[in-house]
Amino acid sequence: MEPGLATAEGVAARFEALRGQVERALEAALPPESAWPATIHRAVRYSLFAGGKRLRPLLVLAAAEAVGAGGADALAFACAVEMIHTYSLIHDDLPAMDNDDLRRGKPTSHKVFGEAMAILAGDALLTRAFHLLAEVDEGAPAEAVRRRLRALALLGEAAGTTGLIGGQVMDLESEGRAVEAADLERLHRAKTGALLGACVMGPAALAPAAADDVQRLQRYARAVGLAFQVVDDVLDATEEAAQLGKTAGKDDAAGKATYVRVHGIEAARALAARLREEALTAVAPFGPRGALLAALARMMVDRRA
Ligand code: GRG
Repeated sequence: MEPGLATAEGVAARFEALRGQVERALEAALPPESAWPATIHRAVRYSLFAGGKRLRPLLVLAAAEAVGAGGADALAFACAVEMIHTYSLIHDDLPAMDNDDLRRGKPTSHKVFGEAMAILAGDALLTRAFHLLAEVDEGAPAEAVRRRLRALALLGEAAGTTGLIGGQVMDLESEGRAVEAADLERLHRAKTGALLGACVMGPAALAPAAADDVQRLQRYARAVGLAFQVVDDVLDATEEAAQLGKTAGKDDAAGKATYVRVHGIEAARALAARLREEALTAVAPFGPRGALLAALARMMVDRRA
């Protein structure tokens, strides 16, 4: 194992370093606040740099390390995913959707910039994500361009109507209704799991990874994708807003379909722990190259925010 990853402090320092890379790349990927038209660039930056955990970019970089995907491609993919994630949060908070006042510990985009500008900030982030991935170096080998396109298509599918958007539709339609366990799993896998899955499978497309490694990553992605949302449901029911940086107890108040509502808190916690073990088993064969993925699976399940 890389010596730095043998201890919890070493892993934390490595994630800090990777987070720094992501921050700098995101900074460079967006026009400055002063660029015309300034309002939209202020709104985009307000949400993107509001203090998110950067879990998705870290997953991308961890998966890239496991399969040996190239640094610049993986970093661009990591930025694109974080932009799409932030767009989804801005739109999710709108009055027409979850109508939330607090996100990442700050007033939501529409509270600060108004609804129209918040919609546009989300649109701008979604657009910039695919724009960024389409920016390949002049003279890049055809094979490298093909791999990038494969990763881009995978991300488009995850963000689309059978992934993130589909899950959000199901979520809105399930409000105040009794939801079967199987439908709840489908909802969570689409709304949250699809984008997390793309974080793991994008680097596999960029590398490209061997068939065995693809299977390992798929198994890992399925496990952490569901585990993350199950834990989110538990935290919404058990933690305070100050801890979460967003309104707490909202799911229950809105009559949302959650694992806590359908299965109860203890069963939800037990499921998350089983999924964490499943994820760890899946990436064990990577050995030291999978150390960051393993650490992220633990962080995603054991987190408090
Ligand atoms: C509007 C198309 C559209 C989709 C919205 C992502 C989503 C779908 C809704 C967000 C509601 C929500 C709380 C989902 C739970 C999972 C989730 C995405 C939590 C937030 O992710 P974190 O904890 O947030 O990684 P940070 O702020 O740390 O990036």
